[in-house]
Amino acid sequence: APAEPLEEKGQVAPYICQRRTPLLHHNTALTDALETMAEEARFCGSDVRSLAFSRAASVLKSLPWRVKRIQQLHTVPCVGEHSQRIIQEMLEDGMSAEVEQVRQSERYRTMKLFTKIFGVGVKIASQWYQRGLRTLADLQLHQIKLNLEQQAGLLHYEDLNTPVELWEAEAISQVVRKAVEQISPGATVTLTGGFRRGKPCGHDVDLLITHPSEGQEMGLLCRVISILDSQGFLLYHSTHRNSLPSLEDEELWVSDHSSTMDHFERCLSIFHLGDLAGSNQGGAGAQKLGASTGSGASSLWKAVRVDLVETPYSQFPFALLGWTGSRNFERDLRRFSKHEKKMTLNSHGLYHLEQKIFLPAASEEEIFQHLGLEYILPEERNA
Ligand code: DCP
Ligand code: MG
Repeated sequence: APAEPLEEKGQVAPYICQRRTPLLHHNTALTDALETMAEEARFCGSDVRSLAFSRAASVLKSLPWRVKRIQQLHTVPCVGEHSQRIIQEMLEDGMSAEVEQVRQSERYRTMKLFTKIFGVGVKIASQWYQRGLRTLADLQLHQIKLNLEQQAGLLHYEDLNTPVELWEAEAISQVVRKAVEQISPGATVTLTGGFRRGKPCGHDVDLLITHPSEGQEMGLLCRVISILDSQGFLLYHSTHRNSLPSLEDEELWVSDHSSTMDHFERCLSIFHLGDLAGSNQGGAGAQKLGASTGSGASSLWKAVRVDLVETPYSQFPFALLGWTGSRNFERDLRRFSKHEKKMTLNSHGLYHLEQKIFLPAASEEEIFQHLGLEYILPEERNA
């Protein structure tokens, strides 16, 4: 029999940001099961439990070998008792009865259905479930009040839950780039989020807008939105005018929310991506074929969620690092910074809490250097 892979005996680092986590890995069946458990825990409001399953899934994604026996995990961090039980079931029976039970449960299925509406989180979905609602039609039947975001989410439910492909993300980036260049030559648009990590598809398109002359980016997002809107590209948009606070204000860096804060101007939008069938009829302004709610298979256009963020150039590397994800990777980067380095990291900067100084950076590589971490490529951040 072939010897056990050497890697198996190697140490697995405890923080996600110390590990390389590729998109394609060797333990997909196990991580799918654990992620279902993490999602179920989140639906129950048990964030701690959810995080534990999520961390276990993340560590399995980073292993360069396939787990065949539970004993192989004894030296691997972050795999708790409950996760081990699930893994053992999977290894022995090829499936886990507990996970299957979750997947088939009415609560899990309903929560999944509702939280897939843009603008609906666990809290609201949970309230609806408790009121006895089970289908999207029930929302109308019970005359549930929806805000504008949720109304748009419901209207475009099918499209918004159809994966966005890379070429679609690139087409949208190009449309935004054109609008940006029209207003402010030299300004840049960067595709980030899952696509930057090499994912072939995603649930939305995350774009960062900046300008190499500091200050030139101010007001850019607002004007871009108005151009895109006038061109008929926006089905929905809402801008969060977060006035950028002074980063010199120490409170920002010591508060509980300091590491999750994101004060950039940000626009949540739904794009009208036209001409999917290569037809030139009407372009962006084309009417959707088929039913007026949702989208028929014959549609020539598609609704796509797009997040636009405006950032000052000096903060761009931090914003890029913060928006590239994955969420698990980000969470551990911040945890590592705080607990191992006494620093606060967020999408605006890096602050040393004891020396009370900012650590500027011109690239993501420099941020990793400040933290004493080996550089991890975006493609290796798929935790
Ligand atoms: N992010 C953040 N703060 C927010 C929103 C997002 O720090 N308020 C970060 C974490 C995410 C990244 O930005 O990893 C992009 O968010 P998405 O939800 O779009 O996640 P992904 O792009 O990784 O996934 P998907 O491919 O499903 O879009
Ligand atoms: Mg995304």
